[in-house]
Amino acid sequence: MYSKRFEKEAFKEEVKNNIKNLYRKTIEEATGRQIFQAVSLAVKETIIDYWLATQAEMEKEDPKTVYYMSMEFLMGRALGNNLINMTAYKEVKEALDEMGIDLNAVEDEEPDPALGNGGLGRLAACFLDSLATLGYPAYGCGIRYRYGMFKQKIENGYQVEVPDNWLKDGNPFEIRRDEYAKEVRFGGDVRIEYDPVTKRNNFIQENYSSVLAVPYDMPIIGYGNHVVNTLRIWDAEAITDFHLDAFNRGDYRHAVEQENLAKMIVDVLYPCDDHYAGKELRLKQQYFFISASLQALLVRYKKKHDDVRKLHEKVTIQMNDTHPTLAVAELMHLLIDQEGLEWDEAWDVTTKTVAYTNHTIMAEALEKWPVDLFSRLLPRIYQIIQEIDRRFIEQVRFRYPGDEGRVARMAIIRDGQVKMAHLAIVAGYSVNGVARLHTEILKHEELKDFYDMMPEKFNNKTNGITQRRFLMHGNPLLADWVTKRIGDGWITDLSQMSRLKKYVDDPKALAEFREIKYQNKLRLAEYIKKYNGIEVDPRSIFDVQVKRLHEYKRQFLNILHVMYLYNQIKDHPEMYFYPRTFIFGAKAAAGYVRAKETIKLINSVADVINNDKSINGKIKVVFIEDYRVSNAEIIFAAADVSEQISTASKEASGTGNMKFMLNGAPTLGTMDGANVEIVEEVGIENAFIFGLSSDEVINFENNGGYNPADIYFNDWDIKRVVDQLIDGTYSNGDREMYRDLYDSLVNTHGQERADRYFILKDFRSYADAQKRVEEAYKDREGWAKKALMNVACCGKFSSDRTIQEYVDDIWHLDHIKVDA
Ligand code: F58
Repeated sequence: MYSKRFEKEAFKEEVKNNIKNLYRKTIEEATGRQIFQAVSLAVKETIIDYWLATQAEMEKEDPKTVYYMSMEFLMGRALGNNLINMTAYKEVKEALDEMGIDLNAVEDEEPDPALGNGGLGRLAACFLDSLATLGYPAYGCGIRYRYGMFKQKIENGYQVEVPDNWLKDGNPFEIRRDEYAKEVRFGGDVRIEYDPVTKRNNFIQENYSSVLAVPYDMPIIGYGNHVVNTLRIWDAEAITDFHLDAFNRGDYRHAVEQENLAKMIVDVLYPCDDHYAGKELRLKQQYFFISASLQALLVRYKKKHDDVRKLHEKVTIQMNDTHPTLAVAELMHLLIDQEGLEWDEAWDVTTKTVAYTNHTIMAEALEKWPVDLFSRLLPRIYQIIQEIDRRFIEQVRFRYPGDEGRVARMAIIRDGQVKMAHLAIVAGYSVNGVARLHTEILKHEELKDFYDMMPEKFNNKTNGITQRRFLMHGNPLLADWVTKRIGDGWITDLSQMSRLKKYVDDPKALAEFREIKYQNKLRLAEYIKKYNGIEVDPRSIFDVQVKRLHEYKRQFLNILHVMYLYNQIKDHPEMYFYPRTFIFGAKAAAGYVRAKETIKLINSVADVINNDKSINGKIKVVFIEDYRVSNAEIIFAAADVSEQISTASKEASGTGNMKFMLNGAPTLGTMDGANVEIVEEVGIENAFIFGLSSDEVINFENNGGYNPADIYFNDWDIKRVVDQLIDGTYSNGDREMYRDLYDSLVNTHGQERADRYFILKDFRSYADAQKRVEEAYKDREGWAKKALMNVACCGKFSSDRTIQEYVDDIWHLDHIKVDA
């Protein structure tokens, strides 16, 4: 038990009281939402004590702390996870049972805070969980978007985006911290004023607009150790409410502008994960949360220390992709203009404090801001970046005399653009990729010039996931079984899973393990029946691809293969075929036309195949609406096959792949991202690998691509499915509906090569791998062994391991210990 105050009777009393005081109701009268609020507040009571204790410990010990800066934290629901980490889940479940309340139903009342797009945002959430669990002091710093990731509805097969008003009923776990509010300034001009006393130029921003950044803190609970860290997300309010000076001076227009700025700035999470949105508002969001976070960080540091030149001894700042890279220039600004440091001193501190993680090599995702927009919005910050660039270019010229090509490639400001990745690398003391292959590609391809010049900065940190959410909470049956077999050490040390290896030859253990997967498939089948109205056979192979929809992730390859199987079954009804359920879940960026066409295609194929009685249900296709953290947990637990089929070299790491592995689903995938390391851990015989290697892909790309026509005209099965995109088979006779998808495979459009993602090139090898899956699945015990081996070998992929590596190699944090 985490706390004495969590005793059952006291807890029950508290829940009752909360319902009475908040809603003037009895339990019987309260709605589900109200019960959720009341239970959460009762849980929060206990959390607060440990939160205070952790803060007190940090006050006393003054440990080195990491500030994890991220535009996204895809936290998922908090209640269940908090109970798990407080080791109080079972007790609370019992207590609520006695009150006639079902904890699962209460959990389902919680809106799923979706302050992130996909992998990058979820990684940040897993990292916070691991930091607290390992007892490292950490702040997550981000934005409290009023609307998170849109909710996805499927209407007539098309994706429709619906606003996610997640804060509608209030968030019971957060605490507003007015006392830490900060002003953030935009626009205006910079006046330079010579100060004869200090003999320095002062840079004074004038005629700016500003907003008030108000932090909300959310507790991040370590597993079983009483450590509670903080996720601090910033809301924006009009500064006019605060100062009233604009109104007082009668500057009504300016006041209204500031009001609007505040409303807009935290309004919505940009839902693109295909390209950076070169939108002014996005840059405003970035500066907003970075400036507020750094101001707060400095105040906190200065409470205990008077020399900001030593900031890096107590603080490290990790930039989650380039989105927080303004931290480099903002820190310089604060150190120089506010703290009075000289340029060289400020640069020394900054470059010992900030570190950068890269999550992609996709050129269209690299942030580049137009100089005019940037300098207008952030005039002082722009000056500072110009000076960083000027000094950096001097160094490049010194190091590589006469190599102006290199200067042009490496400059931070070039061709009217500010290149954020270059700024992050130049200033960061560490640059890391997120899987071994990805880091190698960064070093030897994308960031080669930088690696040549500063190899010591580059390092790899293969991603990981938290087993607390994705096994303990998401798959309690398997979690309990693992604990029964090997004890509960795996909860905080996933490498202990290797002790399960001894059960791969134990028929009783295998039978139990199989039964658990079956129960989880039943749970998912019920979910699908409830939300999709489709009956699926829990004995069929559950073949699952869930992740953001992107061309490089190749959901298109998957559905083309389903179309190919369907043709085979229709042609040869007598042929042996193991029943399969192909499950998809994916949101597409609202403006990403081809991704949305792919969703429509999947749903159209589902319609045709699911309603074709002649195939006796041998194939079912399901598109799960609104894929998000909460249903992901159910989906991973039930999967037989994990589809990780990106074009090799394109997926930086992937983390879904690890969640499937943890839940006993072998990988069907390319040698891309962390798949490479998964195969290394589990053995190639326990995975299904196909397709071009990353070297082959890169080679084709550097030599003008390949010619898909060679495949299209020579492989008649392939030609047939490709042609079915435009012969009306899946579009009620409409030949135009999927013309663009068809064209993307076989026709070159302007700059864009045909089949840019090597779908036809990899098709045969994918189909062969799928055939191997079917063969392997027929041997039920053999399959269970493979699946169990995946669980047994997943130890490396805990975010606890990843975080320990960040601490050892990059952050060098101190531990904290909180006594009960
Ligand atoms: C993902 N990136 C990578 N970006 O694609 C994935 O391979 C990796 O496992 C994961 O990061 C964690 O390292 C990703 O999710 C985004 O969502 C960005 C949002 C903002 C615009 C650009 C993409």
